[in-house]
Amino acid sequence: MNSSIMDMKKEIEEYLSGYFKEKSGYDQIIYEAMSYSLNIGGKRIRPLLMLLTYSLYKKNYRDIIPIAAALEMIHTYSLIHDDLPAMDNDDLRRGNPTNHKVYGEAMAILAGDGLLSQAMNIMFEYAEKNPSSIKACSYISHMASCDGMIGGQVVDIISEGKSISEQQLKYMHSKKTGALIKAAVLSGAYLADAPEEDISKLKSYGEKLGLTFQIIDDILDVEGDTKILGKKTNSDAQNNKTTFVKLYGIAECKSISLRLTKECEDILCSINKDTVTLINLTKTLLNRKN
Ligand code: GRG
Repeated sequence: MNSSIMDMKKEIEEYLSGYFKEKSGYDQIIYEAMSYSLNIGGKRIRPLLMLLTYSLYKKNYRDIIPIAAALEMIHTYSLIHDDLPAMDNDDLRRGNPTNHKVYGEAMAILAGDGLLSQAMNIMFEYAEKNPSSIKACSYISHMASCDGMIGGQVVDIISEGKSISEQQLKYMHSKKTGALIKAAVLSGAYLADAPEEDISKLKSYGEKLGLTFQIIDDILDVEGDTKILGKKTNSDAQNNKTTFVKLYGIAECKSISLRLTKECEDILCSINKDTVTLINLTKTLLNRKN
């Protein structure tokens, strides 16, 4: 990652690590549980995509860090819940024990709920002060709901142990993983009041990037190293899931992700703005090892 991306990441992390610091009371444990998963690692791809897209049009990305942090809270909540025994039953996340392994199942459920609610609080408070942000906040909320991420998770759960079609697999991932990635890009564009012509290009970029991200996630589940990945490998096979690797094979998945990354780059090049940093991040994601 280049230095401007590293700086942005650092600022996002400072905001997140300071967020629950002042909290105290008989319920303090919930703030500890939320902070634990929020601050034990993570690539921060979604907030970075939001800030970089916003930066194509506006100078001060710091203005929207609260919304970027809210999106990361929603993503972190989904990881906590996804790791629960009732879902994927994982012990390791972001290189550390999963939330329920540290705080117990009941508290992990509440930590996920708490992060989702806190994200909504942040967005409502921000929108109250900045009414033009309503479109972006509402879009993020929709993409986190059954119209997006939860809907995808539902298809994932009801498909376990069954063989599903390519169409169903794409539908599932466009919602489960793709929705928040598209939300990151488009909310950055909405917050910056980007022109309509660019919005439609960025929508297509976000969709292709989300699909690439998932295909690489499936490859890493097979070829990755647990130490670098920070989570268990071969989880898809153990949970009897249909994946892109199962459908196309590793070699074809690699060539599809290469082609999709090139298409993402072409879209970004067709936007009449300085998209170099966003292109670099997109290429970094293609070669990621975690
Ligand atoms: C509401 C009970 C209940 C459960 C919700 C919504 C949900 C469970 C799960 C969402 C689905 C999910 C976890 C999708 C995974 C998407 C994905 C590829 C995650 C990994 O993202 P990275 O690689 O992770 O960006 P880091 O740790 O780097 O942030």
